[in-house]
Amino acid sequence: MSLIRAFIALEIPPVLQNIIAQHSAILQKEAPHIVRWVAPVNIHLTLKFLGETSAASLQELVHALAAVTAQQPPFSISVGGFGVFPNPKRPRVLWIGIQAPPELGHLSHAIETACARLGYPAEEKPFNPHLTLGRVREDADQTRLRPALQNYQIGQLGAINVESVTLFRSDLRPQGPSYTALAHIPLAKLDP
Ligand code: 2AM
Repeated sequence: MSLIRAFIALEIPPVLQNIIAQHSAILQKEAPHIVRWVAPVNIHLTLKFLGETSAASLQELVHALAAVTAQQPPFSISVGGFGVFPNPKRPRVLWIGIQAPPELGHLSHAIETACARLGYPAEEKPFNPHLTLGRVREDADQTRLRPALQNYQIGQLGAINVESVTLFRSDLRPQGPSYTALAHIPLAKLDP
């Protein structure tokens, strides 16, 4: 049986992708080979990483997700701020921040619960929403990276109007992952 590497995420509007691409390009000049940069078109807000799963399980999951998202009216998230995980002394992940209303936490929790019911392993870490800009290479010379990052600031960039969640397929390739939307699962319709 062939397996599909999959995850659930919120998509970023193209206008924000373009703005993020500009920041990514500036940072890349400072630390080109130290970081594996996420292609701006691939930047998303991950809600749940599913790993390798069968097509049949994914179909079941889409039904379960539809039941969850039907309970959640659309909401808006602000995007802005720049930071690193786990800490500035030893950055591993470079990210752009988000400022979200409680609805995002509720949606994440409901998706996590639905996934757990279908047997997907629970997330060990608390939900910490962010947009990953790049991942520092294991063998990176951190002394070159730290000064480039410590003074870099990103202000408010815009908003994501969340009207659906997306189930993505991820294909790992030598030149970087390729993400394909398998399903767009709409949030509840607002009353006209
Ligand atoms: P992140 O960028 O928010 O860290 C698709 O691979 C997405 O799933 C990644 O962008 C990553 O989100 C998230 N993810 C979470 N756990 C993962 C794992 N163990 N392996 C790969 N991706 C993971």
